[in-house]
Amino acid sequence: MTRKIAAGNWKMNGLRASVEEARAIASGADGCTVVICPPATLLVPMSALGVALGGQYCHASTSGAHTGDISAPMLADAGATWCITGHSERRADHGESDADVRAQTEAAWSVGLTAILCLGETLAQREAGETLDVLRSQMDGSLPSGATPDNTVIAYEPVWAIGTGKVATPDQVAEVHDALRARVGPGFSLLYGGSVKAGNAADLFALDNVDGALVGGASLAAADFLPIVKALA
Ligand code: G2H
Repeated sequence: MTRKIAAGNWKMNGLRASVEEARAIASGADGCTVVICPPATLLVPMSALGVALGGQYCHASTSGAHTGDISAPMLADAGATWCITGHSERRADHGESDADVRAQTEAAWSVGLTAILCLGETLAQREAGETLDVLRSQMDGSLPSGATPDNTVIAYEPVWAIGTGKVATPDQVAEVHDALRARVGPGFSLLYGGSVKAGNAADLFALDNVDGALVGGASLAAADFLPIVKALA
């Protein structure tokens, strides 16, 4: 039995006033696992809301001279129980390699955080017919061998669908998720991410190997996110 998970990736959005929005999400979160990954500054203010919290990234080291970074123990100490690793915005903006993502995922596990490990192809890679090869290579390089359904969730996020309003078609998502399922086996939750909204969530969740979503823009407001949660529950 795979866990049904609706995870909100708030990215670099949210001030302390946004805690009230998270409270509204928490109060309506029902029937599936709901995770909010706010900016790290909001983990402590959100820690009493009764909703699972996640970091958006963690450094591979537990502490040290890494200005501006955050470690997995810090996230756990602030109330997180989950952590996104390998998001394409981190891979692109911060040059994170598969090896970095693998080490970060292991760091997340080391303090009991469940990793939401992100994978996805660019538009050029899709148009070149390389999608499944790219994902296979990202899995080989970034998924540590100790992955289990308890410590890891896989999120397929085609880069060309992120924040663009262009959601992958159900056929495109099914092809990738079926391949991921064949690779990891039963039990692992497989999330889709990339312009998920209330209007397209039900069609995505109807697919056999889609166990939830990693939602960006539509997770910032309860009015947008809760209908997605409801479509999954
Ligand atoms: C993909 C997703 C959340 P959005 O990055 O991880 O964002 O739903 O805004 O495309």
